[in-house]
Amino acid sequence: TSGSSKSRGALIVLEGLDRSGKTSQSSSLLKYLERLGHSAELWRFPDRSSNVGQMISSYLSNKSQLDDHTIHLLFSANRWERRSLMETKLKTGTTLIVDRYSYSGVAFSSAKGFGVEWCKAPEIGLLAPDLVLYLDIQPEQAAGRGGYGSERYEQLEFQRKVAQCYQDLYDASWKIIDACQPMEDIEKQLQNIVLDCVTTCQKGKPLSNLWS
Ligand code: FDM
Repeated sequence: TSGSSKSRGALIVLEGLDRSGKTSQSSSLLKYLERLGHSAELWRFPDRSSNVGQMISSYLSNKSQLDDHTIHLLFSANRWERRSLMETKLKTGTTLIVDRYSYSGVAFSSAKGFGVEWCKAPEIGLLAPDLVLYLDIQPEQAAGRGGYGSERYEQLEFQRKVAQCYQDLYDASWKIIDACQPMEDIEKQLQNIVLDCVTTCQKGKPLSNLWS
């Protein structure tokens, strides 16, 4: 029941191409859950605050070069270094809204030509999300929104490959949201899906690990 100290939080992941609206929708979801009185936090990967995160950040802003395998494993390590805190938060009842997770890891690296199985391997044993929300937008439309910055992956040609790789990762459990609807419509859809998931987790759905 709500308010029970034993009920756990939900692990909710937002995925999508750059400029799909993940970041705005994540903050909007956080406010929504807080308004309802839920304990919730907004997380994002890469988490640039750690030492590993700073290496990733410097790579993304083209200030350093790294071998493609190496950066893939750093992204994964950046999730591993948060795994135990993530589990503690969830078990003590905090819902986590996470802007990008292992699916970004696999989609962006397999877009470079790595095999999906190789990309997934270092993610095995991380916590599995209770919900994956995919903000669906065509790469051309995302590019048309402007604001592709100067970061390494923010190029139409590469985003097209990433879109394809995301499609190869979808399964029936993902909620695919049309990211080109008016913002308020997207918000409403996400709120309903998320509330449902939070309730299911409160009722005792067990936590599980990737990659299943
Ligand atoms: N990215 C993100 C990856 O390549 N692998 C990962 O595991 C993650 C989490 O990093 F282009 C890419 C996706 C994006 C870039 O993401 C930084 P943000 O959301 O723009 O910070």
